[in-house]
Amino acid sequence: SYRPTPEDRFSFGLWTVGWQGRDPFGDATRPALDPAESVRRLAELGAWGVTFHDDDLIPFGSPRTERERHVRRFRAALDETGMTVPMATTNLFTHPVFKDGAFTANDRDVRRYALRKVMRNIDLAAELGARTYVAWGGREGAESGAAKDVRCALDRLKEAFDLLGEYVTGQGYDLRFALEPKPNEPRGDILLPTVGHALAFIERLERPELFGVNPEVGHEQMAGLNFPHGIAQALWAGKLFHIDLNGQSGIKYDQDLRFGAGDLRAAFWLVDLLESAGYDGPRHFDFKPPRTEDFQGVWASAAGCMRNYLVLRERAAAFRADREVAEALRASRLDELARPTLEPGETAAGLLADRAAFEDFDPDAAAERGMAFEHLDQLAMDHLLGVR
Ligand code: GLT
Ligand code: MN
Ligand code: MN
Ligand code: MN
Repeated sequence: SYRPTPEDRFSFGLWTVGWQGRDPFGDATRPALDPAESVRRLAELGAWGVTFHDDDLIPFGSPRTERERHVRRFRAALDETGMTVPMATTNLFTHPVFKDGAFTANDRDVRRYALRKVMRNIDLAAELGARTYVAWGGREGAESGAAKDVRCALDRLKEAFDLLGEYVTGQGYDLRFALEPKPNEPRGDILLPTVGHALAFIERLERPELFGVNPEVGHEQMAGLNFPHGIAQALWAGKLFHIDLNGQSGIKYDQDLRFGAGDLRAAFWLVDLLESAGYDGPRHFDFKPPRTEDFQGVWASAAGCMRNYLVLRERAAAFRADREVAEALRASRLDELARPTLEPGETAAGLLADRAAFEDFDPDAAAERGMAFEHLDQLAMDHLLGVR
């Protein structure tokens, strides 16, 4: 059956089901959701965890006593349902003070304020048991050339993450950071636009081991990139700390469709990859139930995210278990790709001495060999479509 259980480690942001449907052209189509209600409904649907921005839980600017009341209510819902908080993050984009960014705002006082806002919510995240702290720099960017000195901005971004790395280490928190790339929207161009940019940036930090990525399906697809390939590289680098699952149809505005909608084949290969690579982090949904939906539609959309993951997990497992697929993989020489190109201990001199590698190699004959990828892909398609 496709009934989600806590073992599936499905989690949702409070801001996903709680999205009121405000967009650049229209007002909210749904009333606000009480976070405690979201926790209960998501638990009933079979989710395991819930995540939040500081401002999702505690409205921006709440006085201290209000703040404590909101946290208490949330905690009570967690205790009552057994839901966990695997991840938390900071809203550094809604309030107009962040119109030119947070960690890379040209205004220095805004940068200092942003750091304090993050540190305060990191304390709460640690208190609630979160192990991952996401950083999406949606406003870190520009609309015009001279407005942002990108090399300076990257210095400021490094400064911010180095400080936060020092902070969690000093506090003894068991918390790692996951940077979330996005190419554009809400800024014309955002810093760290893709998984690749983020992976390269992390290596420049003082404590790179504390930093990984939180790739979102739609964000890479907005840049026309192959999401499973980006995830494979993040896994290869040991940097897939978290993931935002959703759906997107091609290069256009950030759709945040429910997982499985949009590019279904990419979703199939993604689930196949996560499951076969043994990714054991949260399966986190960052989607927006379309503004056409009432609350019934919201919960149907959330349930659909999990159902589609489970269906795809089953389809991918069937693909991998199929004997004809195993044969097709051999025919396409995937086993050969897994074999090192050099013999054990072989050096450049050894390769140069191997006449079979070059002098006696027949490139034309090798070029005649078909790769048999079409048959292999059709088998995958048949499994995905449920006809095999
Ligand atoms: C915002 C963004 C998401 C990020 C969230 C984390 S906030 O909704 O569009 O992709 O994951 O800050
Ligand atoms: Mn996201
Ligand atoms: Mn998105
Ligand atoms: Mn989003």
